[in-house]
Formats: sequence, structure tokens, C-alpha cells
Amino acid sequence: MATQQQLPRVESAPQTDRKLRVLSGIQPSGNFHLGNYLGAIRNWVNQQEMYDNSFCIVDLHALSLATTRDSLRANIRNLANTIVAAGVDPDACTLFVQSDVAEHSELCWVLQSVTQFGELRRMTQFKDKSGGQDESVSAALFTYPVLQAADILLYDADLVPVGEDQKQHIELTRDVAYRFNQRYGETFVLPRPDIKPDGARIMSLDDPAKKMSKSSPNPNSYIALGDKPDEIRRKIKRAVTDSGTEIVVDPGKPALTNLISIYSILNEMTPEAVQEQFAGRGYGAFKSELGESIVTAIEPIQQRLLELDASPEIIDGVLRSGAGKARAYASGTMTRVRERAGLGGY
Ligand code: ATP
Ligand code: LTN
Repeated sequence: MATQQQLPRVESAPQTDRKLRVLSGIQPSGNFHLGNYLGAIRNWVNQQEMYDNSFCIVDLHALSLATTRDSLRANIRNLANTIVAAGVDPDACTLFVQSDVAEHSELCWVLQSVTQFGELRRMTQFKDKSGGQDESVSAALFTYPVLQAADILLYDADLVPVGEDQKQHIELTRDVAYRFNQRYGETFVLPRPDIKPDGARIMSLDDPAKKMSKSSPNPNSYIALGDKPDEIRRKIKRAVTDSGTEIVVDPGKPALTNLISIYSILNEMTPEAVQEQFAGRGYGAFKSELGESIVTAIEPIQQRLLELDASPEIIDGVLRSGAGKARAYASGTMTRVRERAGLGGY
């Protein structure tokens, strides 16, 4: 039966002469943090010459948890400013807001017909975010991964740069695309997740068993991109560490390992080199230099953010032109999908 078909998990790179197409998305849900920067945006910036990139601010996804009109609007603008301030070049990429391209919602509905209820129930992000309250959370939280599949499949993305937590959603996207192709004929490109070993999972500063998350109730658990330098230094000083005094990467010391990993990414060093640099110097010296490294990385972004905040017309123009480019591509895909599935056309 078609609903039981599963895709073999082939991870080999597609053979093609053209630039690979990349699509990634990020929710405008406030409090952009160091994990988002190191796990997502920094990679978008590093790879922008290499690929044909589209980046989507997924405001429809943000509706899956309760929001207000004003906070959503403020978060969309703030996130667009942050993405550009962090180095994404809007002339080289397509940066747009999801709800400006109606095809995302339309394709989401079509894909729901080839998505199994059981598949969605197994998604760990749904389990985490519903907190076991699955009688009262929105249905949108449940079908969230199908909208994400639509985001990706509309643009024929070959690669999807994300943090480790999103791997399951990209696998679902492949399964759904494969099933649609089986049923209606070759229509969608099967995307691969692009997960970097460094920064894919920055952990919380107060609990190394949890990922750094903007939805955490404790602001000391994350470094927000808007934190002032002194706040950053203070949060790093307070960050939990494991017992001992030596700076060593050790699976038995997850809190320290997380801090070393942040330092090593920001300073482009291996964790072993960090270990050597701080040999015999203790946690105090290490934390103080880590705090400075984060401040040095974040301050120029904050400076550009102030400039963009002062000239809102810059981002308005970027998002308007991005929406135009995205719409043109998405409408081509949707025409193909409607034709394959026998929908409308009258
Ligand atoms: P929430 O805290 O509400 O779960 P989030 O912080 O995970 O949200 P998203 O908008 O869901 O933020 O994620 C944006 C991008 O940042 C995704 O690619 C995600 O994988 C990445 N990301 C999020 N948290 C981390 C983290 N702690 N470490 C590395 N990457 C992360
Ligand atoms: N679900 C993702 C955000 C997201 C996304 C996407 C990521 C929505 N659509 C498309 C990559 C591609 C998250 O929670 N981080």
C-alpha cells in the first residue's frame, strides 16, 4: 500500500553541474540566540557563494504556538534585520517571509494527503513542544513538519542546512516527497540535511542535557543576540561547569565540553587546541576569554542591527524583492503539482 512506502536513506550527494539549491527556514519567535547563530545563520553566511540560496522567515510556523499580532510583526522584522546583520547578503540570496508566498500553505495541504498520522506522532519536536498536552495544543503544531516539507519541496532544494534537532523533519520531507513521486510521477527533488559537526547542537548554559533554546523560561540558559557585553560576560561566568579545574573535553563533563565547543568554533580552533591553550589555567581564565570571544563575535552584528533598525525601508525592500523571486519559483512548482495530482485548472 502506498502509505507504507519508506524511502531507503541514501545519503550520497546528487551529481549535477549546476549550483546546488539550498533552502532553510527560521521561526520569528523572538530571542534569537547563540545556538541559532552558530548552528544555522553562520553556516548560511559561510556557504552563500557556493550555493543558490533561499532563506525563509517562517511566520506561519510561528502561529503553531500562541502569538499576538504585534509580537509576530516585531519578531519578523527583528529576525530579518538579524539575518542581514549577521552577514547574509540579500543581493546574493532570496530572503523572504513565508506567508508572502501563498503556495506554501497550498502545498502543505496537498502533502498532508501523503503524510501518515503515525509519522507525525513520532516527531520528537512535537513531543517536546506539546509537553505531553496533545489534547490541547494546536493542530498546527502537529502538522508543522508538513508545512516545513512544503517550504523545502517548493524550491527543489537539494540541501537543507539545519541544526541536529531538525534531522528528523528533513527525513520526513524525503519520505513524503518520495511517496508523492511514487503515486503521481517524478515531481519533487529529494533534499538532504546539511548538518555541520561543529555547532549543530549548542547546549543550554544551565543544563548541558538540553539544547540552548529561545523558549527556555530561564534567560541565563542562553546568550541572546541582543544581550549587552556585560550581560554576556555575566552569563558565561554563571554557566554551570562540571567538577574539577582542568579545561578538558570529556564526555563525562558535558557542560565544560559545550563551552569548549563554543570557544573552538568562534576562534576557529580544534577543541584539543583549546584544551592545550588553557592547560593549567583553570575555569576562571577560560570563562573570561570565552565571554570576550562571544562579545567580539556579537558586537559587530549588534552595531549593524542598530543601523538597520534606523532605516526600516532597507529590510522592507529586501523582503519585497525576496517575496517576488520566491513567488515566481513556487508558482512554477505548484502548477506542476496541480497538474500531476489532477487538481483544478479550469
Ligand atoms: P525553540 O527554542 O523554540 O525550539 P529554536 O531556538 O530551536 O526554537 P528555531 O527557529 O526552531 O529556534 O531554529 C532555527 C535554527 O537554529 C534551526 O536550524 C535550528 O536547528 C538551529 N538551532 C536552534 N537551536 C540550536 C542549538 N541549540 N544549537 C544549534 N543549532 C540550533
Ligand atoms: N522547523 C524549523 C524551522 C523551519 C525550517 C523550514 C528549517 C521551518 N521551515 C525549512 C529548514 C527548512 C525549526 O524549528 N528550526
